[in-house]
Amino acid sequence: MLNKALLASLAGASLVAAHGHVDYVIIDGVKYQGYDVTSFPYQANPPRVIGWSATNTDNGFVSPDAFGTPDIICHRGAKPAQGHASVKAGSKVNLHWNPVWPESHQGPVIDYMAACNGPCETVDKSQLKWFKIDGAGHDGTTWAADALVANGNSWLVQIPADLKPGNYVLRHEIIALHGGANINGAQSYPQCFNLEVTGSGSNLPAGVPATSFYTPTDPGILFSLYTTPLRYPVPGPALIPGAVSSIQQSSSVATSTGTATPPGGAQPTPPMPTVIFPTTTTTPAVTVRPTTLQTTTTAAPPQITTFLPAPGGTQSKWGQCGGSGYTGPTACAAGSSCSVLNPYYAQCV
Ligand SMILES: [Cu+2]
Repeated sequence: MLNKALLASLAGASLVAAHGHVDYVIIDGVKYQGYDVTSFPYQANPPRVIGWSATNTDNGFVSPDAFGTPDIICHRGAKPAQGHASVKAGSKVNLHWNPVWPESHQGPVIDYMAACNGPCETVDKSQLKWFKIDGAGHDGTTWAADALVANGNSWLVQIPADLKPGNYVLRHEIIALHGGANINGAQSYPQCFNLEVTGSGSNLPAGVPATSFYTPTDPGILFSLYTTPLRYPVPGPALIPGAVSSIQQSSSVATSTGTATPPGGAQPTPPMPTVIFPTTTTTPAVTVRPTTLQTTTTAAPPQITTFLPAPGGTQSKWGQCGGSGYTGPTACAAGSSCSVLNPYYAQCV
């Protein structure tokens, strides 16, 4: 027999089923796809996007009891995005949520950045030190999350105008407080994006690890939406000086679509050549100049990284003999012939 409390909790379950993720970002009129956590994890080759991957396929959240764990950095099981978008310091970035943010999920909207000190695509997320560029809570009338919904389900955040150029992760977050009156009832929804900031600024604010942002009993985490008068302390570290943080929102219009830039360049990286080595050799399988190639007698793969062209302008067996950008010999040593493996690599086999 169902009692009232159980019915209430079932109703509650259906109300909280809709959560969300950022499905796209607009930067200076260019729209970039985010990481679709509801479909990409099931795809063999999801597209390269600027949004970090995560494992919250339920569109769910990070609970306060995990605020001290790596899940709070960029959501559950997050890994760096495999591309980035360029943004001028001082530009505004519009983050669009999908599906429509639930009305019940009121709370603050907070944005942080962290320098990657190298490509963000390979950054160790535990090393990121975050500074807060935006933290909107309740302005006496409106919750930031309500302003987000009213703003076409999107949030506009300004990249600091004096920020030093370089690679950064932008961490955008809604904290839903509908359950915040109870311990472990708040819900954090962090979303991360790789940005290459351009400009001539020199400011690199100090930051802190995301695992130190919040504790379950912070006044802005353990908080009842129904407090009167409502004075809400936005949790986490202080805003950096000069930060532009406002509940007054406006949206951005996309006039074109951009794709994520892979680390190190504007062009897609050619696939790595597949070099086929003999893996176990007890006698030399290739005829080459002595001393340049080591032929192993163990089962370990040979540690061969460079094939030197054989004398006379012919390539030794297993060496490269063609491909885009290749300038070495194209003739193969006796007993082998040049085989095109892909547009970037041909090999003497
Ligand atoms: Cu929810």
